[in-house]
Amino acid sequence: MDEGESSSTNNPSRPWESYNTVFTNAKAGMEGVDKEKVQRVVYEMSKGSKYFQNEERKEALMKQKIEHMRDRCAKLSSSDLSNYQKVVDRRILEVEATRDLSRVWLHVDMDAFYAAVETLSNPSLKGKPMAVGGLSMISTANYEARKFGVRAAMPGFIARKLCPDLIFVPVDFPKYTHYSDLTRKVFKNYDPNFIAGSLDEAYLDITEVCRERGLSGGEIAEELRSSVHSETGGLTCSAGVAANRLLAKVCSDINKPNGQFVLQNDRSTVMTFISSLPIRKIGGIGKVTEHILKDALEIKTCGDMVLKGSLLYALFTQSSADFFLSVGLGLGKTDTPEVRSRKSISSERTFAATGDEKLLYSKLAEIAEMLSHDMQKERLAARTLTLKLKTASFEIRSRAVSLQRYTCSSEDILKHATKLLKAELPVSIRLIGLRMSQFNEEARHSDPSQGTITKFIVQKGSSRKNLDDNDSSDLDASKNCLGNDEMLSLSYASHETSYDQLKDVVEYEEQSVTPNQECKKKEERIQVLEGDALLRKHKDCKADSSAEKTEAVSVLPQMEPLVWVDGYRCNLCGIELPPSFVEERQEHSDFHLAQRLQNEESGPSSSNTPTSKRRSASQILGKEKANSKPKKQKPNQKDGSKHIPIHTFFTKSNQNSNDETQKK
Ligand code: DCP
Ligand code: MG
Repeated sequence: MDEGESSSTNNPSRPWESYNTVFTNAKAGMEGVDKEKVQRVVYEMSKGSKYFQNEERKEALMKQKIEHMRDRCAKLSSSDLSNYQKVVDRRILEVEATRDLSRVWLHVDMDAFYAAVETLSNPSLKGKPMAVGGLSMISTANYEARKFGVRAAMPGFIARKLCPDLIFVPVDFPKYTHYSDLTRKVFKNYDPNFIAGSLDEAYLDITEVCRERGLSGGEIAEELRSSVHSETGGLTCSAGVAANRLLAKVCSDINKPNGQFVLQNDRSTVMTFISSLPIRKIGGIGKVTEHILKDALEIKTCGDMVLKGSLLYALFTQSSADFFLSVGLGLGKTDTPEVRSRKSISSERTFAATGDEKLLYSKLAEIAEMLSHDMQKERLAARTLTLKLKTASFEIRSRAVSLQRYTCSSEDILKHATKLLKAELPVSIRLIGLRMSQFNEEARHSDPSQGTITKFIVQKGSSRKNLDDNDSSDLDASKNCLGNDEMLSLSYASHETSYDQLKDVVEYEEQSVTPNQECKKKEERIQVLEGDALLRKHKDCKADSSAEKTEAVSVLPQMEPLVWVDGYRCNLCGIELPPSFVEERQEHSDFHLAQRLQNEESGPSSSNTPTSKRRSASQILGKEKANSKPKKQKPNQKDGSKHIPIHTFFTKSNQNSNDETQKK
């Protein structure tokens, strides 16, 4: 097991040593990699880009948070700590009472999935370092390439620098979906209600099958892996078996590739295992949390989370501290999530950053059209429209408006979306998304006139409220029995940045309703973070229980918006992340964004889903060429794949600087 990222050093002659990005994180198969070399190459090759600037900004914020946390920590008196220790002791008793060792969960994850599929169809790739993707970004690399530090989400041009012999194979989503379906056919035999994560992973509750067949979890895992191998004609996977999903996921990574690890269902085995586990191994603990915990509180292992529980409860919100404590105790979800109903529908597009307003409006029109199409297909009508923008410098903005009536018409959507966009211009944008929520549950597609006041919601603020009242608001400071200052929490810290998290909410009456009354501006806190609070328990759910499943299985994840199901589980890959982990969620959502980009790079053939009308980024870029400035196309690309220009990811900071003017 790797130790995760080392703490930042600040040696000015070796600046790359403190440059930790997702590209420098170890994945399975990267144990012997020369990390410093990888860091240096990544640093040198991304230096000066917007991505780099954004990383630097994030790094600076993280350092501030660490300092802030240290200060707070230093101010805690021993009597504070002993009081918090009492809270910890009480919480331990409470959560221990919920420990469920009666279930057997299996997490299965395909090995180097896309790369393995490609090797299956072209055996000459076997044993050679290869990556799936193009020069802008790669989706994954086989284990041979990983030895050079090449990994998923890394731009291909950096990967090639690390491994000059690297072979690139373009992404072929339909192929991966096909193989994913084959694996799921196998999973169904062991748990018909398995939870599908991304295309290559799933959680299975194998309690019943173990009991019925008198087999152990390990035996079932062996059998399942061998069935996957034969059903797919040669793909391997790895599995983890444990008492809950959190542990099972950690376990499936231990003996990758083509291996498995079984953690016995008894408390002392679980505690021994978890106590020495590096915190970064836990799904949900990303770079920021890891650094704060390590650098400010010297918490390196999950066991430390229990040992230093008083600090955690003193310095974090209760929900964060509860999460840490439960991780430290090896607790995790053991239930099969209930069926959820859709609370919103959205469509978004990523493209090479542009400030060309004509182009932006035309993209907006396409997205409105796609969204309307999807809504009509699902017979949905809604009245809250949210516009999401990602600027060239990776700032996320969300703006929302509540319409007078429920609608699914592209004209309505576009009319209001245009107003929202107009208010933001000029700005250089790399992503536009539109989301419709607040469905008319009773009479879909009916058109009831609503109240007169139309809210215009613009986010930006330092505290938040869930859109959905039924969602538990973990961030609600008033519920925090410790009365923690939100300043201290991870969740608050993220509000300090205007990038990806700052939200403002004001309301005004729509002109057409109450002319010239643009105001009554009133602050309202609404959480419109991507996907948050978009799903909730649907008490009188009419959909049958297969509804969500079907969605999870049949819809390509890269086409779906990221939604935190039940407020904590990513609908795209199953990772569980509490709402207060705002930065980790952002990191995670960026990961899926990267996936989506890569998929779009693979061209129109990749869309065989209900959203198949959506055009690939390459297509859109092609159209842009016709409509606007011509873009240079690299002739005779070595890898032969279509790719989004590198500046989609790496726009040099000295370019487009005028485009970035942000309207305040
Ligand atoms: N993927 C992607 N972009 C990423 C990460 C992954 O498109 N940033 C895709 C390609 C992977 C697939 O998702 O093949 C599964 O992701 P995993 O993290 O499971 O990675 P692999 O299956 O490739 O490797 P392994 O699970 O063996 O580590
Ligand atoms: Mg995998």
